[in-house]
Amino acid sequence: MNSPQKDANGRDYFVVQGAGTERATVYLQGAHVTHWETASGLKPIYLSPTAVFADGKALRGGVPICWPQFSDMGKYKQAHGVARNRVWSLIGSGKGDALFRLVVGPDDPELPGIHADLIFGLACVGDELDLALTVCNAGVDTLEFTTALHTYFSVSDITKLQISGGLDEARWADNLQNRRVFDPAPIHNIDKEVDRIYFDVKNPVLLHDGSTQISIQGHDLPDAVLWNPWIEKTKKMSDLPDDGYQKFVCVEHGKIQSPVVLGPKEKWTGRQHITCRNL
Ligand code: TA6
Repeated sequence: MNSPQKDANGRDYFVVQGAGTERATVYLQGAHVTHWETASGLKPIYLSPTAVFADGKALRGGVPICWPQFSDMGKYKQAHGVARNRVWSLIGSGKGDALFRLVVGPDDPELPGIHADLIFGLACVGDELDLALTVCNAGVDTLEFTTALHTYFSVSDITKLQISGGLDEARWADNLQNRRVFDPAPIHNIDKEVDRIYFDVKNPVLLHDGSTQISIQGHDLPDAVLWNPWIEKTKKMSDLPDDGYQKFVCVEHGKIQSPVVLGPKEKWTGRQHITCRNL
């Protein structure tokens, strides 16, 4: 097994090298995917050029792991939970894959009542990336959580991005209107702030950016969030340049509408599978 490396600031990261030129970079803090390059040389993941690499702070961009709650949808204090801020361990790696582990509890002041064993697995092969979060309830009580893989996708120009596929047929809640729920209403372009939770998304979400198509499919992560902060909210985010909103869209598969409920020793896995190709 290869070892993690240190960046110029002494922060640990691991490069998952595929059989060809495909590769992904994962920082141990948060098991946070920061880069992915496909075998065709495409770089579909967005990382803010002003992301802050610091202890206990989640990176802006890449793939933050939201656990044990998505946003404020749970009983914990920290929005999107603590997993994205904690330091994970590398526990295995092979050609094109790696496994990271985080154990929380049983006496964690930020997570009262939780004792859990988390594994994050990444596999990159050719033009495909598979991200899998497994949670095992290591405690004696029932464990309940919401979660999401909060993936930031690079786009060359948000106003030219075309969205199709799975979101078209799904009911959704608008985070900008107190989570009011709407019937399916296709959204094919983004021209303002968007923050929506789509429920029970069956088919892949497709992003068309010029000649590039990104296909994103959840497995046992039935919900999907579509997020772009647009102009005003971006100005309030110190770790995103003012024009940063033009360069990404988040498509975040999660288990949000209803929580995962695990009895003692029970296990759950949710995955986001991404394919990126030139058409
Ligand atoms: O997933 C969308 C969202 O919950 C938005 O409401 C927005 O605030 C975003 O995540 C980013 O959250 P963060 O805590 O990373 O600033």
